[in-house]
Amino acid sequence: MSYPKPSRRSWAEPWKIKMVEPIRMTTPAQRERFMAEAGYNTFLLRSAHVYIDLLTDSGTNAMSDRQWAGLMLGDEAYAGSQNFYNLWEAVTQYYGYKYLVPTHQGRGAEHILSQIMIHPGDIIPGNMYFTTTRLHQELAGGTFVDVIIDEAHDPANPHPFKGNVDLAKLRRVINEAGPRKIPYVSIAGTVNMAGGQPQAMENLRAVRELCKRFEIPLVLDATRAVENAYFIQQREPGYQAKKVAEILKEYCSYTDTCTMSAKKDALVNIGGWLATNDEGLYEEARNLVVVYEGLHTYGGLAGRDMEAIARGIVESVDDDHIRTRIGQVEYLGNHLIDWGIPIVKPIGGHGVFLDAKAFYPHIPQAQFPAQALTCYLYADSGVRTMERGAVSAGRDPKTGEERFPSLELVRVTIPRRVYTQAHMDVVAESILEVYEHRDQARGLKMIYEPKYLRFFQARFEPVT
Ligand code: P61
Repeated sequence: MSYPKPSRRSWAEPWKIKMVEPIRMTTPAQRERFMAEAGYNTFLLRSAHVYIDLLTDSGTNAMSDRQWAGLMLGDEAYAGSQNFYNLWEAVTQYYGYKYLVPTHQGRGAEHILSQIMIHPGDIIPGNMYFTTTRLHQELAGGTFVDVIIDEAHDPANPHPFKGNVDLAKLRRVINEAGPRKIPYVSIAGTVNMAGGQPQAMENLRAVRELCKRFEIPLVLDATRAVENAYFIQQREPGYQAKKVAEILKEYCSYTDTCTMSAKKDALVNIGGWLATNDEGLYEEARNLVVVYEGLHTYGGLAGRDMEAIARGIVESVDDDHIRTRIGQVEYLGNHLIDWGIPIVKPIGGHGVFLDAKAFYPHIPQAQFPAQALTCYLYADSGVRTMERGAVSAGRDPKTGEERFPSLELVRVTIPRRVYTQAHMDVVAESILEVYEHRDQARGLKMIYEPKYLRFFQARFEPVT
C-alpha cells in the first residue's frame, strides 16, 4: 500500500514516558512571597515552589530505563570498580581521549586542570568565558581573555557558528603575551554564555593549526559537545551525511584534553571527568584527584553514577535523540520569534535566551534587567529561569569593578527528556504575557553579594 508522501512530517521523541513526577501550580500571591523570601534570586527558590523548572539543563535530565537498570549494577568497590572501566571505555569510544579521570562534576575537573596547567601571570584565551571555568583559571593565578568572534556578542546576529574563535584575536593574544605565557587555549562547544551557540569544525581545525605552530595545547570544555556536533551536522558543508557520533569524535580529535560536566549531554544527574591524550597530564591529574575528589577510579562518584554516565553517553549521540532534544528548544524559540519577542538568534542548543536589554530597554544594566525578568516570569507563571548577564559576570578580581557584559540574557533552559511540547506552550505564553507588560517592569538593587560566583546566592530588592 502506498500513496504520495506528504511534503511535511513532524518529528517525535524516540521514547515514551514510563514514570511521572507531579508538579504543582502556586497562586500569584504565594509566588510574590516566595520570590521576596528568595531575595529575588531564582537560585534561592525551593523547587517545590516552581511549576516548570527551566533554571538549568544541568543534572536535571530524565534517565532512561537502561540507565536506571545500570544503577543496580553499581560496583561500589573503593578501588577498581567495573563501572569505572565501563565509563573509561565509553569516553574513549565516543570522545576519543586515551586517559580518563572521573570527577564529581565539571568544576572538579576544571579545578584539577587549572591547578596543574596554570601558573600565576598566565593568559588563557577562550571562546567566551564560563563562570566556573574562569573562576578556576583566576584562582590558579591566570587571566582569561575572550577571543570569540564579535558576532557572538550581538544577540540579533544570525551567524550560524557564533561559537567560533576569531583567529586574528587569538593570534594577537599569542603575540602580545608570548606563547610561553599561554598554558592552553580554552575552547567550548557549544558556548553556554553566548546562548548555546556552536563552533564550526573548520574553525576548530584552524585553531588547532595555529596552536600547533606555537606548541600550545588545546583544552575542550566538552559539556555540550554532542549538541555542537548536531549543529555541525545541520549547518556545516560536508557533514550532512555523517552521524553525530562520528562528528563528535572528529571534533574532539583536534583537542588534547577535555573537561566535562556529564550532567548535561550525558543524560545523568551527577558526574564529570577530565580526559586527555597527554600521559604526563594524566599522571598529575590522577595524583591530584585523590586530594580533592576521591580515588582515581571513582573521583567523587558512586560506581552506579559512573555506570549511568557510561550508558548515557551511548544514548546521547543517537541522532534521533539529539534531533528531538534540540527540536524542542527550537519549537519554543520559534514561537517567541513569531511573536516578535527578542531572543538570541540563532536559537541555541540547550535553551532559548531572552535578550533582556531589548526586552527592558528602560532598565539600566546596573539595575540588572535580566535578573528582574527572571522574577517577572516566575511571578507570572511559576516558571523558573536563570540570569545570564551582569550578575553572572561578577567583578574583575584585580580592580573589583563590575563587569558589564554585552549580553544581558535570561536563559530559558530545557532539561533533556523531561518536559512536553505542552509545557513549552505554557512557557511561551507566559513569556508573551510578561513581554506585553514590559513597560511597567522595574529593576533590582543588589543587597547581598557573595565573593565567589555571586549569582548563586546574591540577594536583591526591587528599585523603588
Ligand atoms: C549550567 F549558573 N553549567 O549551565 P558543573 N562548563 C560548562 C557548563 O555549562 C558548566 C560547567 C562547565 C551549568 C551549572 C551551573 O554559573 C553557573 O558540573 C559549559 O556544573 O560543575 C555548568 O560544570 C561546570 C550553573 C554552573 C550556573 C555555573 O546550568
